[in-house]
Amino acid sequence: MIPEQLTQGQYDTVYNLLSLVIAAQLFTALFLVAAQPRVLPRYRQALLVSAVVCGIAAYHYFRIFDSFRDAFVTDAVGGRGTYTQAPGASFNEGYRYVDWLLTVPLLLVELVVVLALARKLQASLLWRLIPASALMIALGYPGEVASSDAVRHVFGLLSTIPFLYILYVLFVELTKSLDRQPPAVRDTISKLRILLFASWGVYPIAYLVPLLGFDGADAWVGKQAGYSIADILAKCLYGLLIYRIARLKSFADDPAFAEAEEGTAEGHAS
Ligand code: RET
Repeated sequence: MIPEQLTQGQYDTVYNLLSLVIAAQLFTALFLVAAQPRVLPRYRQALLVSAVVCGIAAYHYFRIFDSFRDAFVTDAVGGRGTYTQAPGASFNEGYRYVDWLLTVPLLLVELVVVLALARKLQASLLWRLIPASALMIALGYPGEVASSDAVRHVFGLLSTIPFLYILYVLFVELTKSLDRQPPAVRDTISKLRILLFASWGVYPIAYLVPLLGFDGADAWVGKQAGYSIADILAKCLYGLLIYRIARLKSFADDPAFAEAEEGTAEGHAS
């Protein structure tokens, strides 16, 4: 439930976090586009998809930011006051869900592309993962906007079923793929696996915060903070790790590419 009132501290916390997420998404997207020539052509699509994910998120965070500013107002002078819900406007929790509906499948595509698995395996993985991710998000939304705790519990639990299925498929496949990767890349893929589980795990925890008995406004702020930080980890940091994997794989696949890069580095040094 959206709180009736926010203290100045609560308002500032959400405001500043939303601003941080916009900056992180926007500039990670720019970096990933600019970094294209630094990897072999076969890995460029993964970087591009990652940049698109961050770009879509930046767009949604602009909308979330505006919605937040419209939804809460104060008449205190000098910005030290209490914020109340504005008449005629309300904070739209739906932007996050439409964002995830687009970005979660793309994050999965990114992963499958960068691992450069066999075509058939790629297709079979995506056929299982993408419908499951859409189901997870579609089932989470009614719980997110429900005014009753019971409904939040029920949809939260239903959404957890496809969530656990996705984690299971990814865990099994990522573990299998590790043996087939060049040694230099294995370590980074293990890190990616940890990041994926740690960051995706934050979303259901943030969803649960309002059910854990915190005061209404604190719980809501905690939830916004959880989703915002998780979005930085699951999109930006994840994109940067994908870039690292793509670069290490480029070196491993083509020694000439590595040498050409060294040449450039020397060129710059002299
Ligand atoms: C919900 C509802 C409660 C139960 C579960 C959820 C999981 C959400 C997840 C979202 C991941 C989003 C990502 C976005 C990045 O772009 C819907 C909160 C399990 C896992 C990775």
